[in-house]
Order: sequence, then structure tokens, then C-alpha cells
Amino acid sequence: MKRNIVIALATLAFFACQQLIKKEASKSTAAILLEQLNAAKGRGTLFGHQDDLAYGIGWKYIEGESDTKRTAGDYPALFGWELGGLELGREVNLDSVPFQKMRKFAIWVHQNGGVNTFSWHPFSAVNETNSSWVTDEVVVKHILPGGSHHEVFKGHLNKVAEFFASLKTENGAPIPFIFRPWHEMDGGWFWWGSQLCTPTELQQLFKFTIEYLHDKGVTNFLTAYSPDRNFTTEEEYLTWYPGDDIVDVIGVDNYWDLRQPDGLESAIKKLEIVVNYAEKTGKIAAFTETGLDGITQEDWYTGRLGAALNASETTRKIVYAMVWRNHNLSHFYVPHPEHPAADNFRAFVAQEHIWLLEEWKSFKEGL
Ligand code: BMA
Repeated sequence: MKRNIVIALATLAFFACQQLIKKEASKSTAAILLEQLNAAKGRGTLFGHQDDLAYGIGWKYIEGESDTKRTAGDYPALFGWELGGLELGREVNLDSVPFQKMRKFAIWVHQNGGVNTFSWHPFSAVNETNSSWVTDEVVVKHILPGGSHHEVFKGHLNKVAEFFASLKTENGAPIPFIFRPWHEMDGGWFWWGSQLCTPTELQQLFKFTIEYLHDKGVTNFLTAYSPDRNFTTEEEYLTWYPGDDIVDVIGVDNYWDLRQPDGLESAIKKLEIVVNYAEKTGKIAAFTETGLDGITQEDWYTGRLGAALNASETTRKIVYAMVWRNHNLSHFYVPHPEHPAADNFRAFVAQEHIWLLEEWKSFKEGL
């Protein structure tokens, strides 16, 4: 009798184990990425840079190059890429990065342990000559289901879906990434911004975008919500929020507060609102875009960004912080090695809680 019970229990344990193994095996790499980022919460913040591998100050498309690496000795842990122009079938994005190269960079990033995030500044589906920054014409209402340009917009999304579907390793495994559409909607500078659509319309657009990609079979990604700095309460922060079922990364873009002489407190408060909401909903929080163009304040990295990220136990739960691109000497966010802010940048990334690629990789190995 006893023996039978032991055999029955062992059999049960065996099947439970099999189920667990199966479940682990079927877990998407995006789900794994989410777990890893979640584990980083409170331990470290991944440093991110837009277009880091594509070009920098004085160079373009040199294999292995990176301004972050040139100045600080290692690549960023997170890499931002921009899709604007893809929706029109162009071969290069609005900052002249060929999508063929972007695909290769993104795959390299994944294979080398980094994280990819994509922004999208699409042209208007109502008038395809109008960039994201043309704000003299209503667009969102017309591209929603039932709108006059909904079909054109679906064509734009098809292009995005095709590109995302092509992000695969040699074995055909889809690589995970973070998608961050319709950002800074609380500002007035994009056609999906607060001057030209209502919160409900934006939420519908956001939801439609994500669900459409899912329906097209593009599912291996996390979705980030990132309004700009125009909020002082959680309720205001959530004005444009499309829902907990749509969003994985609770983000904020904020350049403004960190360039005001007395803006640090505001920036910290906003990061805390973001983290508190992420904590409440079991999601992760991120400083999705920031930076000081030209880094005109030498100690901006430790005195501003570092100070904000390290302000409290709450802000230390920000899992990544990304600065914008290094276009040229009049538009850049990571200092080149001889720049007056270079030492300070090195001091910033040397802080224990700020992670470049190698630190992120060794953290993951310890999980
Ligand atoms: C802006 C600037 C532009 C660029 C756009 C999209 O912040 O960097 O030069 O075209 O982002 O990447």
C-alpha cells in the first residue's frame, strides 16, 4: 500500500515537472525579458542610447562602434531604434538609418545580451507628406476604425508588422523588444498630441495598434506607455493610458525638468508617480527618454540624471533610462571622449546601480 502511494506521488511529481518544463520552454522571449527587467528592479538601471550602433559624432556605420563605448568603455545595455518612414515603404528611416542595417543591429543586440526598444514617428495616413510634427490637421479621428483613412493606416501598420516579424535569429526564433508608440501624447508637437485628439481617441489608437500587431502574429514584444512631463498626479499621468491589459512598461519622457535649474524635484516626483503605478500593477517602470542636448552642463549626468535615478528607494526601481541620439556636434546626448562632460559621464556609468551591457549581462547570469 505504502509502496503504491510512493509510486503514485512520484508519478505525479514527474508529470508536474514535465508540465513545468513545457511551460518554461513555451515561454516567449518577451516574457523572459520582462522577468529579467523585473528582477533588475531596485538593483540597477540599464543605461540606454538611441541609434548607438548606427552612428555617432564623426562616424557612421563602422562595425563595433558606439559613442557610449568610446567614452565609457562599454556598450549601453539598452538600444533605441526609430521606425519613422517604414510605414511609407521607405528603405531608410527619417534619420537616414537603413532598415536593413537596423534589423542587423537589433539582432546583434539581442545575441549580445542587450535590450532593444523601438519608437515610431510615423507620417500621417491622412496626408503622407506630413511628418509626425505637422500639427495643422486632425489625423487620429480619421485613422481609427470607421474613419476615412483607416485602411491607409492599416497599410502603415502592415509595414511595421512585417518589419517586426523579420526580427529573427538565424534559427528563425523571434527576438524580443519593447515597442513604444504614440509617446509624448500629452504634448502638442505630434499629430497624435493633446491639441489634435482626445484621450479616448488616443487610447483607441493605442489599443488598436497593439491588437492589430498581435492579430498579425507579432506578439513577442512588450509595450511601453510614455507621456511627456505634463502631469503632477497619478490621475493626470493616466489621462492617456490605454489600459493595464495593453501596457507592460510604465514610462515617462522628460527632458524639460532636467534642464531647468530648479527642475530636479519635479523630475523625481514624476519618476516616483511612474514607479508607484508600476508597483501597484505589477509592471516595470522606465525613464523612456531623457537627455540634455549638447550636454551644456558638465555635471548633468551625475548631478541631474544620476541624482534623479538615485533620489530614493522608489526612483531606484526605474529599470532603464534612455538618452537620445548622437546626430552630430550640434545634436547629441552622449558625450564624445574629449567632451567637457565626458569625465562626468564616465563617473555616472561607473555608479554601481547604473548598468552598461557587461553589467546587465553578468546580472542576468546570476539570476
Ligand atoms: C528628434 C530629433 C530629430 C529626429 C527625431 C526622430 O528628437 O532627434 O532629429 O529626426 O527625434 O528620431
